[in-house]
Amino acid sequence: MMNFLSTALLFSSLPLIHAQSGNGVHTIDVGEDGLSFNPASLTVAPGDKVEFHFYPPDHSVVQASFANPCQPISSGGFFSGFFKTTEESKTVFTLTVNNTDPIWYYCGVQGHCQAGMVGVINPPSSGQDTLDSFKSAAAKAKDTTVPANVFGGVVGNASSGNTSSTTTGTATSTATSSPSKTSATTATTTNAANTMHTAGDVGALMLLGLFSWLMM
Ligand SMILES: [Cu+2]
Repeated sequence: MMNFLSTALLFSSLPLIHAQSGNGVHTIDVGEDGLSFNPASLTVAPGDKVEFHFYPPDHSVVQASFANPCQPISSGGFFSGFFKTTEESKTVFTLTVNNTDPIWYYCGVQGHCQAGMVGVINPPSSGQDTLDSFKSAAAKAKDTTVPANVFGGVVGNASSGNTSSTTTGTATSTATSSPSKTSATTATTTNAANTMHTAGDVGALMLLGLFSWLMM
């Protein structure tokens, strides 16, 4: 009887554990709705990951400084490389954000930055450095350059159970502006992942229960 009770107790606590899985992974869609990033402004916690998902026909993402919108930042930064694709790219560019410093970025395809294809991660909460002023400066930039090589992030598969914006309080506000299509897909993926987890857990718990019964 005790075994049954403790097993039931363990099982009932599982949803709490699994609610934590996938924390800290955010998605930015690149070029899904024309020459834009969505969300173009995103606040994340240090240690969180940001996945750039690329849409046709050809885009990239490069870190800039606030002062020079369509040029690579002079030290550090990142460049995803160009994603030429006819459908949503199978691979994504994943950035790990280590602190809360603003990360200004743009698309390195000629003309895209000037057309407003820019964004920011962790925008300053006050002051003159806003996404709007970055975008205005980008519109006046003479040309667009990119680094010679991909660096500063990882090109690979998207994480499963991607819960882009449901995880932290700060990210929730940007989630509201995401297209409902994206949110629906995200929710489905998460649920599927959780279901799979739970199925595995049930098997593990049955073994655990059997083991403790044998020990008595
Ligand atoms: Cu672009």
